[in-house]
Amino acid sequence: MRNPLPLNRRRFLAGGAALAGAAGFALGSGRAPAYGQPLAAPAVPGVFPDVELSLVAAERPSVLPAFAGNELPLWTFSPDTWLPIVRMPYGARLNTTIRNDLPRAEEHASIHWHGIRLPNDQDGVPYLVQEPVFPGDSFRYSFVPPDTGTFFFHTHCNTAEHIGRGLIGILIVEGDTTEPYDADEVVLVRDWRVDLAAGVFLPFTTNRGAGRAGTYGPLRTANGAVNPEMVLPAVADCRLRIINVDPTRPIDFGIEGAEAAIIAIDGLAVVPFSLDRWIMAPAMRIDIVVRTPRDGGVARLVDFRPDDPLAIATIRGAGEARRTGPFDPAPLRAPVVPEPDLGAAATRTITFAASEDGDLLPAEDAAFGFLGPLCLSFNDFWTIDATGWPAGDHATAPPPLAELVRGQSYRWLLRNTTQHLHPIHIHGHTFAVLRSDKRTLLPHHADTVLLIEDETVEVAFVADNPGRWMLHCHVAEHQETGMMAYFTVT
Ligand SMILES: [Cu+2]
Repeated sequence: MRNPLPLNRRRFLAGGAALAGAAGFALGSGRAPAYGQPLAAPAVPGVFPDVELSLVAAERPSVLPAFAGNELPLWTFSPDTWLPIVRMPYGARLNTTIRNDLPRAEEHASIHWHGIRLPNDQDGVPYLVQEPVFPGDSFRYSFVPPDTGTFFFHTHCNTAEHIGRGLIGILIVEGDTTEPYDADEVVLVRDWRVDLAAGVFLPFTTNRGAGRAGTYGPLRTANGAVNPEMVLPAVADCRLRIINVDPTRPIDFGIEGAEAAIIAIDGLAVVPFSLDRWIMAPAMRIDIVVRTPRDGGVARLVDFRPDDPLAIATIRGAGEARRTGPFDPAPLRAPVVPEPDLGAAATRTITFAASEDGDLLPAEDAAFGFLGPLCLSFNDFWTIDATGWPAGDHATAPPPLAELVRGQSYRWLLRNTTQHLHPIHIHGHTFAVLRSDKRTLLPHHADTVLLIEDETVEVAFVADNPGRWMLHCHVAEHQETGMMAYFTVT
């Protein structure tokens, strides 16, 4: 197997050194940043009227461009678009009403706002922080997002099927720019589990996939189309918000035919550094700035992970050149995230492993179907610290993985003992990704961190948000077959 993460070491060190200066990480590398401009001062939230958002989760048969004329029974949040993109100003309150009109009895649908450091009762995890929202019921969320950036939202039960059917939305909190870019576009990368010849969805989950790398979709898309052409201003600095919301598949993201820089990871600004390759597992986002080709020229967004690299989308420059001079993309404004006190932090290793059942590796391709009342299948293939979610019966929540003290710093060594990739997501907190025992990592802030095979990654954060918070793999089938836990902050 090829190296899953062919990092450009020089560039990563450069980016890391730049962030060290900006955000206070200790790196020990004095190399210069890839570009000239450091992060700007943090954004100041403005005073804006509330943003009202009405979502209705329902089945809506749809023909996306990728579906070759087939109409498929998508589940979506809006009658107006299969992919709601909510843009709101920094400082505004977001009021959301979700009504559940899903067509299946007992199929509940609360909303998790991925990456938003919000009050615990807004986090959308059924049973843990709120009652499930059953068909016919509604629920109202109201919070002020504390960070600018690129986020998304989804339900938090039966996730492989819900996301598999399309139930996803994008939340963009604006106000992080220091000067205007020439465009600002979302590139949502995901597969679809469809058999286009038959015009039907394939099973969203399989035992075989759940016990291994996950069940991949054969139809690969960006913004609902196969390798769409995005027409952008020519020779311009265009912001692209790259979001991997696939339930399963990691991509090794890069660009061919244009210069580009990463300006944010998981929505949070980093000092701009050259985009070479960036591995993005499910739920991970990067914001990039691309210097687009001249009028008529093309560049390609590429997944380098397959043996034959795959074009995700094509960029075509159009019109008069907007920029002159060398590429030196404007930085975003620095995030405001509490910095952990590493000297005082309590340190703990948390181990992500295959269970004894997982070691047996089921061979059948069958769907695992029904999820119990705590939103899991009755298969337990994966564990966190030797415990699969849930411990014991499926009717009550297990004890917390950890009980944290509010305001205390924590340093967690996230250890993957398996031969599969696990993007680990922590709710309610943004953490610092400090180092890996296998790769040269750019220190950065994140809400989801990838663990590659046999890798340990060190993260640290301040437990400043009281409540009960999930910690889980964002490969939906792994989450749903054991690789999930929660911790408390009191
Ligand atoms: Cu996983």
